[in-house]
Amino acid sequence: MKIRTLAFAAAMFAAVSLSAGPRSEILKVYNWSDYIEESVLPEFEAWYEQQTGEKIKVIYQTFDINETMLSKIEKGQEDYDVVCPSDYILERMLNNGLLIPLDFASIPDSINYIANNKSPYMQRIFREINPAIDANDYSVPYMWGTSGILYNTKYVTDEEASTWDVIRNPKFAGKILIKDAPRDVYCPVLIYLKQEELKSGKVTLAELMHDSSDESLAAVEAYLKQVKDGVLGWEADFGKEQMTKERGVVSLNWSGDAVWAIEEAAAVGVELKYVVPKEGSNVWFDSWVIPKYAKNAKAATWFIDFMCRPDIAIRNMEETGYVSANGAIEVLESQIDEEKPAVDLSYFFGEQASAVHVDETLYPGREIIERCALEHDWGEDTAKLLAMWSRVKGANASISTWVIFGIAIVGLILGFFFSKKKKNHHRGGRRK
Ligand code: N2P
Repeated sequence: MKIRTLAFAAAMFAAVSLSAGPRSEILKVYNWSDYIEESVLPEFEAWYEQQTGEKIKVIYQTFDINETMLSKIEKGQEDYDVVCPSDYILERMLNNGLLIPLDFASIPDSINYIANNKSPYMQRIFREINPAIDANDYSVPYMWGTSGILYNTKYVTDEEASTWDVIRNPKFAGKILIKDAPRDVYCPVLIYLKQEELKSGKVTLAELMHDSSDESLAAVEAYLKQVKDGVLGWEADFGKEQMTKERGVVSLNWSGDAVWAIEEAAAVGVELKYVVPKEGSNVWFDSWVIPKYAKNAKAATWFIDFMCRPDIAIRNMEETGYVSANGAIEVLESQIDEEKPAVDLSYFFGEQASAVHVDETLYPGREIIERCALEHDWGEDTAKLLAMWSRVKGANASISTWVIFGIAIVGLILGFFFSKKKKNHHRGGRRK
């Protein structure tokens, strides 16, 4: 999000907070940036009043990474009514008792879009998050996708982009963008480093997603330190634009940002493509939840329902590039493009979707999904990951910085040495 947009959002937030009515007429939504068609917010306000006879004003705020949102809820205990964590953060929130169950039954059947549009795939995945607590009772999936490589076909071949190691390829140094999302970078790099163990069956993808061992953290850290010198930027949302402007040519990114960038780039004659590298990747989803500090669970539940209305889901998809987790067939139909090859999406929409012509960057086919796994909460070990991340990004200056630093130090030493020599010479002269 641009600074001006942020400043505007902050000013709007302050103005709306001051002028808003009682808390029961306010709904505080905290979502990822660039993750909604904002015109649906006033539409929700009107729909809510029409359905319930009650007024509501949405206060909408955004975050760039999960960890920022989580810390506001965990440490700040902020009273957001609806937030949108990713899988492993949802798991953490569930484990730590930070969520309240959703009262779906309070929505009349005829407009219960949550109940009517569930994808069996999403429901199964949600059940697996924590076998002791069914995440389906606490959350409703919003968008989902994969992590992969977005690349510019003018500079990068399909072959080069087919492996995660493209982010370390010296050919693209200075033109590589990496998501500033520690877990979404750690997992692909670990999958790359452990590809032989994966192939031989010594370890499974699912097991790797739980691997927070010191040994694996150290291996990923060493790898990322090699990547770092070629990195143009660690980004949460500006990478897609850098790719359309050809400032970057390789980007470790999410599929939704990739869809957005591919379309924008095509409009200016730049060809970008997206691939889930052959070694495997993570599949992720973000879902709506109501934190336990929420003050308006009722409006939050209606808001989540509204987001599941197929026409609203489609508009959010079209605006953001991300794919809705909505299982309604009309959502899939809105994305059909006969020019695309047929993709097997039966795992998501049932047998009727075993060969649909859609963009595979949006909806990954079965063979892609089979080489992807879900990230999991690491509990206390998360701190080790964040420490490693800041060592990679922050504490260790790039080689060029060290070279400049080294030259400056040598210059200082030489300067000091020569000035001393000169003084001695003068002194000697005077002494003579
Ligand atoms: C969009 C954020 C997408 C979140 N800016 C991917 N988990």
